[in-house]
Amino acid sequence: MASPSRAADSSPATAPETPSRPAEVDPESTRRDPASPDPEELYSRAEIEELQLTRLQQTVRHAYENVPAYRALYDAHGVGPDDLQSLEDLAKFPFTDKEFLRAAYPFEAFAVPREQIRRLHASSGTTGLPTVVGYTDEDLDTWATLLARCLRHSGVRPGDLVHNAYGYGLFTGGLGAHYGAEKLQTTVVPMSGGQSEKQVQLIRDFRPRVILCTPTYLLTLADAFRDAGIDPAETSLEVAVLGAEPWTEQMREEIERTFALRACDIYGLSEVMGPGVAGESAARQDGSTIWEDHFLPEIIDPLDEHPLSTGEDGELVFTTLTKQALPIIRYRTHDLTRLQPGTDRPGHRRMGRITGRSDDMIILRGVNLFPSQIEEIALELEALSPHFQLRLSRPETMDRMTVRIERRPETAAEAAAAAGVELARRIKVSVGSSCEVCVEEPGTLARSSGKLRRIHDQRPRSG
Ligand code: DLL
Repeated sequence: MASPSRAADSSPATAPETPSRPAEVDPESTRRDPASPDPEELYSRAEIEELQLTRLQQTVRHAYENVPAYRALYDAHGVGPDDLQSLEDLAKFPFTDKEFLRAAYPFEAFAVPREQIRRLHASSGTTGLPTVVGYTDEDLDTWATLLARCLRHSGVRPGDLVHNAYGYGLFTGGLGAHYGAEKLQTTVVPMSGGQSEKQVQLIRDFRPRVILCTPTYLLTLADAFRDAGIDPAETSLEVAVLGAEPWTEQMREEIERTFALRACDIYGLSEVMGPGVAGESAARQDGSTIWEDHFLPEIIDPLDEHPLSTGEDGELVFTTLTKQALPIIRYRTHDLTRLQPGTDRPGHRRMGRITGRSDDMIILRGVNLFPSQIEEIALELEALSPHFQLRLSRPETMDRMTVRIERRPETAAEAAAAAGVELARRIKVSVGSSCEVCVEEPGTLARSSGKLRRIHDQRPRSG
């Protein structure tokens, strides 16, 4: 059934009111010193939970009253906004997922008239329709504030020169990071991804202190610096804020050593906002802090959907608490990680590294594995580079995985071949599955210009 467009809807679009904040906090955040933490960053756990309940009630009511798909979903489950008396009550509400948003393509999931949407982004989606996301003026302001918060937390300072190599366009990375960096009062170079030689030239000439990009693109840039005869460790870069794809602690060490800088994680997804949902402290480098004044995280068992406790591994689920254009409630991200108590922002929990996405899990002859496990093992072997691909094939009846990995340029081919044999052995021991390892010459494998596709599945489709 086609639902009426939001603009023509008879019910007025009531965006959540500006949520109440504890009285002692100055609400005029725009006039604050950009170098200091936002007051909400310093809230205690009890203050955060109090704020979350108010905002959650407003969000669920807003979605129910203004998005027919939410109303239909909740009516079918016999729940409604009045059922939310505590944070625990959220568990009564059904989950949503990408399909829920796709069914609302392009604008039916918006809770405000289209004219109040100031910007659209979309996630590419490997198959089918893109997922369209929208932002009101206030949503854009919140996004920039949270992105600025992440950057500050990761060691970026007002006045820094910031080279932004996240892709600009429909992807949320480029523009999301851009406005956050401006909000923090840095100088932004809107470079976008690709054109690595040009990137090298601008980094050499402008001397940015900060780079924003995906971890695999920073590796691409390391090669480009070497090609230009420049040691990546000699650049002006001191801080990298990296995200948009899974990366391991071993990759962090590799990047920090190569560029002689400090690398921090930034997490987000377009449906929930874009980059800036969580960001990592430069002082601790102990996982990204989720900004719980705006997002309520849960961890569930991806198979039976049961809630899991802090510290347990499972799938991350998000509810937005302040979004006006596109309220998101109990959204299954498919990202696998765990929640941990807050550290230097004690009121806000942290997330562990994303080990993978449940839809990126390789099932190889009954054994489950993720590319991040291979990354971790491969980077322990000095002869091998961080450039690898996983190729899945089924030559006869059995699945086969081939790890194609480049040797490091400074390693002799024989030593690298021996490391390849050792890699296959270690994968067998730690993952439990045998695979073939092909050690390739430096520069053979495709390089990243943004999110890198590690898995190349050539198995015939079943069914
Ligand atoms: O990748 C937003 C983003 C841009 C985040 C720039 C960080 C930096 P999407 O294209 O919607 O949005 O993809 C979201 O990317 O569900 C994760 O699977 C993955 N992802 C994002 N950040 C991280 C991270 C952006 N820090 C999907 N670590 C998410 C691991 C990440 N995976």
